[in-house]
Amino acid sequence: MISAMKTIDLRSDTVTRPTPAMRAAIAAAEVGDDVYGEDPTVNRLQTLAAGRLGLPAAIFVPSGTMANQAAIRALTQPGDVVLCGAGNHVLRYESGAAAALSGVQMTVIGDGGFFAPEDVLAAIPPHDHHYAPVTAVALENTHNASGGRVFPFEQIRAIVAAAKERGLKLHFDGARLWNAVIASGIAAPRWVEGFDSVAFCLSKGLGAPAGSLVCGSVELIDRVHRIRKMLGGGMRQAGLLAAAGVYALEHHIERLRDDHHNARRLAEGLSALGLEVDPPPQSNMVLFRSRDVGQLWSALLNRGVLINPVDRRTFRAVTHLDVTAEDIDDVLGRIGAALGGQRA
Ligand code: TLP
Repeated sequence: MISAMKTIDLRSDTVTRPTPAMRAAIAAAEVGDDVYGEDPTVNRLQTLAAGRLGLPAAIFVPSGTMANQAAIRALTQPGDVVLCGAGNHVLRYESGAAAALSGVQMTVIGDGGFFAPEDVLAAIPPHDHHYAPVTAVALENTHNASGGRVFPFEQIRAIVAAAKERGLKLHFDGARLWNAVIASGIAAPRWVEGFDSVAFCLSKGLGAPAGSLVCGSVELIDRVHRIRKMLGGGMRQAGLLAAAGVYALEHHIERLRDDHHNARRLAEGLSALGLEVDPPPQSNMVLFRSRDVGQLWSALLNRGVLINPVDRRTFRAVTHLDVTAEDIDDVLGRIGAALGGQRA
């Protein structure tokens, strides 16, 4: 009975598989050696990505982690302090890379992943060589650890102004930038205006099998290009992957709306089952609590539902390209059955 059941995977939007149309685009891709700069599809993707953000240049890298870390490395010197929000991927989930690869310290400011210009200014030490200099600010939008929340737009504008005034560099981890664009109705170039580097992922909600972009000025992207080489991220006939990225940018942005709709549908259903959903979803993630995460996790696994816990009380469910509205109803039925006797 269980084996006939479709597995529904809500662990992350990274689990999507390329659609038939994306596979056709991959198969048809013109390729060359990108280390020589000769892959026409990579070049096309980079031009397209930069254009979509209204920035002069972009570079294709294998992962979001490399995108963030190459950007941090390009913006800082060892011993610098980079300010970031609580739970930011660049600090919490990148295996200590900022310390190991860039030699920087990261200081968390603000609350719940977001912060205000005052938090940035308050974290800047006096000019005294006892203190490590704060030289950069990194923010994440949408913010993963807080359940895909959208960083308030006006707050970002004020942070950019304050940081610029103090000569700080700015990095935007936009792994899910397009979710923020769809959720807010604010165009990407407006979100990223004034940032020195912007990273976004093709392999999350956009549904490509791999790849991220770093976007910024020509000088910044040239520095990132060298760092990408150092990190072993120079790929050869990468046009196969870039073709998926071009396809994703051209066809999979508007449909993120469906994922956001499905997240809201899931949240409503979970609440109706007596589970605490917090915060209300703003994009494609739902955080919900359970008294016994371990027990519910294995009961769900037995019913073909994959959802990851993020701490001892909280699950994170992520909607994506491979999950339909019917799947959400199906998941809710299975969660209801899994809860059975045990209450939320
Ligand atoms: N996030 C993954 C996990 O690593 C947690 C996920 O399932 O959400 N920035 C942000 C905001 C991210 O959420 C992620 C991946 C990355 C960067 C890194 O991207 P990859 O996995 O391509 O290195």
